[in-house]
Amino acid sequence: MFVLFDPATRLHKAEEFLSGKLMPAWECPARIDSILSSLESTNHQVVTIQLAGSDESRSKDFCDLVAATHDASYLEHLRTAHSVWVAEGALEPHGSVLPECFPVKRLFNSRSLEGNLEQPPTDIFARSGFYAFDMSSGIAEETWASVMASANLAYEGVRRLMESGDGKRLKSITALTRPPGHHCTTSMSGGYCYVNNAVVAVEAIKKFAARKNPPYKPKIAILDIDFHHGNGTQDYFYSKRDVLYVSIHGQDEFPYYSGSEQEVGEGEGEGYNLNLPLPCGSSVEQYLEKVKLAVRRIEEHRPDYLVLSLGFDTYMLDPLGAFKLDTEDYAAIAERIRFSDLLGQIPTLILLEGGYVVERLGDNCVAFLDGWERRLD
Ligand code: OKP
Ligand code: ZN
Repeated sequence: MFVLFDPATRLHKAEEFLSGKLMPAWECPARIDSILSSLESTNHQVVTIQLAGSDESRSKDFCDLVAATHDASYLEHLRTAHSVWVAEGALEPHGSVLPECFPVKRLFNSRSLEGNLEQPPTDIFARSGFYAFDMSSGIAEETWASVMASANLAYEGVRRLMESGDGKRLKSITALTRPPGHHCTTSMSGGYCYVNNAVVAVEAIKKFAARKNPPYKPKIAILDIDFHHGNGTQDYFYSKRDVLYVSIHGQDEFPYYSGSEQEVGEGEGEGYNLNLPLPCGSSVEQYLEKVKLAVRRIEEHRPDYLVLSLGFDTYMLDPLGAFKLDTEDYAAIAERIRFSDLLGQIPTLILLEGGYVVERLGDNCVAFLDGWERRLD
């Protein structure tokens, strides 16, 4: 397996507000080091991409995709908030921009005032709450560089997957995306996510497919197996039927307001969203039951491409998860997905989402990739 890595994904280092304390975010640079270190003694091949750290170096195609999938004023906020706060004396250079006031709907019982909550405020403190839905997604000095590098890896993954094309055996590619992406929306960060890498990947697939000769409209499935529900990804595709979103996640856990089985999509997209929540404390046997259902629904969809949002916070010791998976279970899960005749064949982009036991993250990731490839050759 080719594993795409960009050193700029290691730069982002923020603080989060958790359990009444400001602390270094669980989502930290050492996560990537753990994965790289475990990959060293394997046959998987790390491909280093070093082009995305600076604003000038990014490709037009990539920038257009980010701009097409996220609000311009939100992106501007992500890019500038840290330096604006520092320049105004509101933050120390090593600090993280975190919100303190959110524009929540129930603030007004008067319907006529609801519009007040929709305009981006000019006050810098107010803006930080306008563009975020929680306090886990601090904006630090180099956040923007990592966010761009991360999304660019998703884009590069797609580019390579689709170039490998015709005739040749289509392969899977992993992108070591950090920060993760599945929680943020088009205009709000949250859950350590700033730009939705899965959304960028899906739109990149569509863009490249439209350019092929002959052009075509691909069907795509997203399988999200991070412990947390990918609210941002679900939301983006909720009313579209060409993109199926399937998620297995902890029931009633963060992000709390989404992820129920009743959320099936809307309009044209009705029936193209499948949530498979599992109670906390679930075992690998219970987990594999849900994988079976997920695979079955994806097979029905007959996608041309699969995007896998892969998190390892389902691991038994994870501080933010509550399932009981062990390292070898990741190989079993990967094999179960690949065992399907269809999913064993289709080009797949694997994106890293969560996983916070740094000491085990690398080995868990390698177990998954080994299991995935066992079915390939
Ligand atoms: C991001 B990803 C629980 C606080 C949860 C945010 C968790 C973000 C997880 N009390 N804080 O899906 O791995
Ligand atoms: Zn997670």
